[in-house]
Amino acid sequence: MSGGMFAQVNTDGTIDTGDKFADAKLKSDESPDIIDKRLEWWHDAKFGMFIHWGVYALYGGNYNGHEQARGGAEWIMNRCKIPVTEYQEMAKQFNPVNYHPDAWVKMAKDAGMKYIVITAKHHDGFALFESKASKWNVVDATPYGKDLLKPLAEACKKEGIKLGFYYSQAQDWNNPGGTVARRLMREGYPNPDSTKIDNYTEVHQGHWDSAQETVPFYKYIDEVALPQVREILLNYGEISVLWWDTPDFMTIEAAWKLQELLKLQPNIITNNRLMREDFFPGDTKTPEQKIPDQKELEGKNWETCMTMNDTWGFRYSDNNWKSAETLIRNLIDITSKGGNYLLNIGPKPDGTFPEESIQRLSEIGDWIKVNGEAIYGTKASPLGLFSWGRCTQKVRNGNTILYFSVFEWPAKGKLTLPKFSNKILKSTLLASGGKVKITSIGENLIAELPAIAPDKNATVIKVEIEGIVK
Ligand code: JFZ
Repeated sequence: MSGGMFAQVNTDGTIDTGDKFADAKLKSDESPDIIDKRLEWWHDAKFGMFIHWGVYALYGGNYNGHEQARGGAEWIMNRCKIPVTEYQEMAKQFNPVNYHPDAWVKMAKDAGMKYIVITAKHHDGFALFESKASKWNVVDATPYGKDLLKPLAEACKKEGIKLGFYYSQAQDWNNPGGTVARRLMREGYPNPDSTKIDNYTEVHQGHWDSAQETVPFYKYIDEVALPQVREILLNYGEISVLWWDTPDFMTIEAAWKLQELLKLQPNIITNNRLMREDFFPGDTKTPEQKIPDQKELEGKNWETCMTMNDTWGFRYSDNNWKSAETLIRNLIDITSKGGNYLLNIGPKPDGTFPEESIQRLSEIGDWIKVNGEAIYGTKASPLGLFSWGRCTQKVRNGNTILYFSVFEWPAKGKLTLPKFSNKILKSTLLASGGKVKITSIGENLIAELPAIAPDKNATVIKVEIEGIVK
């Protein structure tokens, strides 16, 4: 079958329609109620772990002594224009003998994360699972020789952590026929042949190696992407999330077929990166490396994905780690706006997490063990944003619990709360249960707090009030 019988997005962004699928894709047979129900656990969960792992971890952002000039280290093959055979040769060193998925899942769980999304296949096309559709997978191409996702799925199941797969559906730099988002040679390293290479990629839709173009895109979709997505949806038990990425050059035909496969996991949640979002919206929006302001995605299902340093895949030289305090406050900020936080780990080639990541996970876990009530199962702030911190809420039996997370502790322990007129039933410090006196002085509600912040990351004041905040 050729790609021509379905509508297609042209490279200039226009669309050839005029066939039934161009309209069909806009329809969903699901009612909003069913979608909400499916997303219930995900909304309550708030916090997940993203994992970017593959052959690129061996390079760790360095190619033959050249530090990759731009982008995440998982992009090294493209940015540095590593030839296909050479990159595949590297897989012969992929032997993560210290991979202990039980330990990974335990770290995620102890950090308060409720789900894990791992790169089953990133843009380098390397499958972390056993695959009949391509030899470019961990079982056939590495000395390790074992499926990496199987034991992870088992560990997740045992610990009650939901598992999702990231799958780069269009972009694939190793399986022939996959697409490439074109990058200039200088984004890798100053190669003396840059001009020649850039000219080549310009007329080859970003491809830099002729081995990448031996078959057409639709054949890659039919013979690699579709069978592999079937494999990951059928062989690992319940899969809760399918995280598509970089829809560049996707055809409606390919997107349609991939989306159909999701029926193999009826409760699966998908993001908006399968194809043009107006065609295939998916369930969730995916702001990347940024937290939207409150109005931007209000009422939508959204998840901010973010790195702890500046790379998704492991990079030796990246020491720009965010503090645990920043990460904790990001989680609170996101929750106060109704979103989820998918925080990334880039494991090392031996299968362990970077020490810096482990440290941060453990500090986040310390905070969340005490304050998780202010995060899980909450809804966005009914009081907007304010300068000293954030608010989340729960409505129970017609009454409301407000959780104020204080980032900037007030001088003299007197904190002015954002205005609400409901009667206050009870107010305490979440961590200690100690009473917090709130008095209304003129227009203002003033909470009387200890002089020094009990928790420098964020101290939560739990305020139970009558009715709901208007
Ligand atoms: C993609 C990947 O290319 C990257 O390697 C990583 O996996 C990340 C999570 O996703 O990068 C993107 C995708 C989308 C945007 C930016 C980077 N975007 O929409 O701005």
